[in-house]
Amino acid sequence: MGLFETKIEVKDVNAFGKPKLPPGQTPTSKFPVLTYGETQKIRREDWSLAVWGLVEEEQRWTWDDFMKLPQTKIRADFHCVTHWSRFDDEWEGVLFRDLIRQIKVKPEAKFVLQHAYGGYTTNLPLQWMIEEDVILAHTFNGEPLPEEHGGPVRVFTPRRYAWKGAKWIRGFEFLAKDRPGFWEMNGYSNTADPWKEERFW
Ligand SMILES: Nc1nc2c(c(=O)[nH]1)N[C@H]1C(S)=C(S)[C@@H](COP(=O)(O)O)O[C@H]1N2
Ligand SMILES: [Mo]
Repeated sequence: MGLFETKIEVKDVNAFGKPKLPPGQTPTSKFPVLTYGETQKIRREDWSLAVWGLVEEEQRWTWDDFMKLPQTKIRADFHCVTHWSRFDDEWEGVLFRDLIRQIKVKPEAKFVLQHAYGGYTTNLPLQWMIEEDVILAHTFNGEPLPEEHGGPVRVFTPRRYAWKGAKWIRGFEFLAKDRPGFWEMNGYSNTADPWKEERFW
């Protein structure tokens, strides 16, 4: 893996046509843990996922229910606002766009606030959540997602900086108006596009 660090060249292009290495990022084969506060320790049997807000009906999935939803593997790069990127990991789980096929979102819903166990939140437009391969991942490179990286289930946003994905996800709130999440209230960009270096406001 050490040599891998030299393999990413600026001219390389990623799966959606953007430079593999976004501006201001440095490749790494490490996977640092960045958590504000404590690692949440949630057993699979205690975990559940809920949707509320602008939905026709609130709904909840247990681990077993969740594992019956369509499962997808994506290979993608991880970009942290603190200037490191890691490449070509395999993330397995449920795409957000497949999850919301299971529910009826009200037409006025335009934004989604992710809520994590422990209180972390982060926000994105509903359209981006659907279009940008946002995944609720439980498996990372073929192994259960480690607790410190958000297991049993985290959100991963391959087209945004990583703070846009809540580790230990517990629910999605559907909103008509945007509502800033934890880091968005504390100085981080609302839109978080790594190719535009949208880091802070
Ligand atoms: N629940 C929760 N999710 C979170 C965070 C957090 O503190 N709590 N930190 C975010 C930030 S700032 C980053 S960079 C990534 C880090 O993910 P990692 O620890 O797996 O590298 O998780 C994001 N999701
Ligand atoms: Mo971060």
